Amino acid sequence: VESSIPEHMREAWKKFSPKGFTTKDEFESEAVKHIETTLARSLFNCDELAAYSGTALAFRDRLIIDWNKTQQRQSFADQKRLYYLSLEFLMGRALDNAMLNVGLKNVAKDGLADLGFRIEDIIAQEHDAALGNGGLGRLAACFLDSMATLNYAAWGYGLRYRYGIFKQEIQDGYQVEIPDYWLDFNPWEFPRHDVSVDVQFYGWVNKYTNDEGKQIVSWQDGEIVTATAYDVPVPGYGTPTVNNLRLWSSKASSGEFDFAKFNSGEYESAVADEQRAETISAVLYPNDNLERGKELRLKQQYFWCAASLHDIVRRFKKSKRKWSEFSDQVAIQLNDTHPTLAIVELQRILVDMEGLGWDEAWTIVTSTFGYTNHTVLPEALEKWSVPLIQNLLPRHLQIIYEINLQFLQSVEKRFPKDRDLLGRVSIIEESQPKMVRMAYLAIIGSHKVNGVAELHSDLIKTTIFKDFVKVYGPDKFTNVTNGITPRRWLHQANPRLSELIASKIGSYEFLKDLTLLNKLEPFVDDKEFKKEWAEIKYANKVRLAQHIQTTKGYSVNPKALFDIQVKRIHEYKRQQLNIFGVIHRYMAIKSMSPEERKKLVPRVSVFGGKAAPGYWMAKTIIHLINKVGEVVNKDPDVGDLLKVVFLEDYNVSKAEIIVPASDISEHISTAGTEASGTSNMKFVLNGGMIIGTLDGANIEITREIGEQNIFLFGNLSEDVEDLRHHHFYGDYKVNPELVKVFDCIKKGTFGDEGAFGALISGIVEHGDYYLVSDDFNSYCQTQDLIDEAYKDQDAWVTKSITSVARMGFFTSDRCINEYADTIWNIEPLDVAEEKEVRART
Ligand code: Z15
Repeated sequence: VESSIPEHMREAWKKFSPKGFTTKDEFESEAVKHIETTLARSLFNCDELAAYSGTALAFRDRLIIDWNKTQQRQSFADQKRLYYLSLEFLMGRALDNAMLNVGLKNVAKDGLADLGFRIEDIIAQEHDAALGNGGLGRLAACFLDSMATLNYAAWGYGLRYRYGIFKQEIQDGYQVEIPDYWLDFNPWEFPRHDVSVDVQFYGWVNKYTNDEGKQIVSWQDGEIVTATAYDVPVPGYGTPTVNNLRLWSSKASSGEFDFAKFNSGEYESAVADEQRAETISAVLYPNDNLERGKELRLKQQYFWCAASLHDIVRRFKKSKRKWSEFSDQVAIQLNDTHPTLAIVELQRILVDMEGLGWDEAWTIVTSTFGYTNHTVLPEALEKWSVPLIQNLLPRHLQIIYEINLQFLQSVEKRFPKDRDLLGRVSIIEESQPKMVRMAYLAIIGSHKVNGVAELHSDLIKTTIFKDFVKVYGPDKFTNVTNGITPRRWLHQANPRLSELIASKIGSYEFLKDLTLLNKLEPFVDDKEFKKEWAEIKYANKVRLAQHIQTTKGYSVNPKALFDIQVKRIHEYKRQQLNIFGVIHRYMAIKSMSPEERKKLVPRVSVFGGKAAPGYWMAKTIIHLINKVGEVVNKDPDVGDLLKVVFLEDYNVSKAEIIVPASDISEHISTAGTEASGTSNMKFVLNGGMIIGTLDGANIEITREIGEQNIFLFGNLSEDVEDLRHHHFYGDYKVNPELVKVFDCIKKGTFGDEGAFGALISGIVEHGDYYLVSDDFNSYCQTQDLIDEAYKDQDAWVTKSITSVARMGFFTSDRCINEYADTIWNIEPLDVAEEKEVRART
């Protein structure tokens, strides 16, 4: 391509193409230029927001240079690429991350100081990119970070929601949802109006034989919506690689938008058509681990899958390769079942549009896709009703039926005597109405299926997918334990700890090879080091205490034990167990003599997390936490011994303040319900201890850091089924200590007792599905052990350092390398040359 451009033109481009700043003065010059020209502001009206904007634009320019080069390099290298399809990318803020990744945060800090600003205040101006609910969306963001850092040619594909996850306020103890309109000023996205795909809905299928006797299938008379690409640069740490996250935005197609209507004065209905199209990418569904079967959600899924697949196929076709080479060039990973229609869409493209035979196409499809399962909770497993799909995507329904037919025929051949098996593995559930089981379709259309932690990957093989293990054998199913990026969750969130670690092990290399943390172990008895370690934790607690002071208006003692549970509010995550434990502690304090109270370890119980707007029980839990806080926090008998804090609007940027400040964090799901959990990793990496059940990645964390460094409690996953059975059919009694807690609530200690009735009756009368009562004793006893352990600060710090030293396994870099080796079959691009060029200039 390059040689087709005349020499003199190339020279001119080279001469003037921007190089990007490296010094403080250059940074200031770029930032001021943007403030005065791009933003049309001046020294006299440059507030912090303008300073943020100028800084962001200066760094954005730098990223774009590397981004363009990366994309050219990847096209030129012509290697296989990975496409990560996710309906959620919970990115958080970009500026701090960009500054650290290009190694110029200190330059910016000094430059901003010259201009009269503190860098922390400037960073805090940025609105979180909150295009996700919780763990699944944040995992996707960590994966993008690792893929760029490791120089993989990898793209993310998602939706550009106009509204991200709602903002949460607490009013009178209740959650109130505020819309999160975040696109007012977003310097991190680039509209690509030249990159668009027309996506079809509804219509009908016409099958006929053409003049050459060939079967033609055409899907016609549908409604067309246009997908426009918005690209977001994803920089790697300490590497010239900047990958691409492509988000699709919906608008009425220009062919569709009805000018005839407009001209004849039917403005309202013309505008209504336009709005209907824009609604598709308007809002993120705020459910975590729950599917509700709404048509608009299905529209979102197809819109995004179709746009992404056509984009990928278009790129492949430019290479002029044979179709049989498709899966040598393309790997697609499905983040949960949300993008399962991509399987059907690729089959449709190959068969209906490109004219391949069914079998040839299906071989390509199945060697292209991989599917990651993130949950075993039945209410989260996607099913779409057949009539709904029939209406919205008539051709896709036919293809799904054909996939199912062929699959069932192959099963029947191999297991001719097992009629029941066919019904159990069928993609179609024979209910009223019939339902399409998306997980089954995802399994059948993929070459690998993985769970996200060892226990979880075992569970899917023995429970929800066990029939498929029988059909395909065990090798189709594998485990890739989740990980987190140490760049954001250690270096960015906890710069002092990162610096201390670097000073001990000699460099910041551990940020790229987290196993190097094990070099800390020899220092566990180093007095000076331990002192600094403890000081950093304390400083982080002081910072959180300040945050609590400014947002809640009261003070907490940073010397107290900080006990933190922040995550989506869900019954299976058992925030109710935590708050019942807090009430139990409160009652104990009330019944003590002043002398006894003196021996107690003061504690601050911090909660945070959003409830899905329609999840009534989760909202009740939030309400109870807030009401308990109101009573406990002003009780003079209690004072500093116990404070209960509900932090509003938990999100990625708040997590960066909260996570480094914990002494103990809670990961207390009913065993077998939390697929992995990833905040558990974040907390331990920041020197916090864990109280947890033997669930998800807690099990592997325990194996790595050692049983003496974690506080485990509760029943095991293998016993859950029997316990539940016993609740219904045995002589089941609620734990007596828990009954006292319930009596305390029922007395009205925390206000209107009726408000919490359902929470109590769920346990006392309706079978205690999440085994709160069964685990209550063990939980409280373990909390007492924690108090004891915390009194020995020296031993506590030893545990803390030892744990961090053994956390190397939980980096998302390891995780991405495993996906690359065992599922995607891709290798990193060589950027050595690029690095050298850069070092020379
Ligand atoms: C979600 O956040 C997770 C699973 C889901 O199926 C959905 Cl819809 C949302 C979470 C898991 O609950 C959590 O255990 C896991 O760590 C995370 O995905 C990433 O794998």
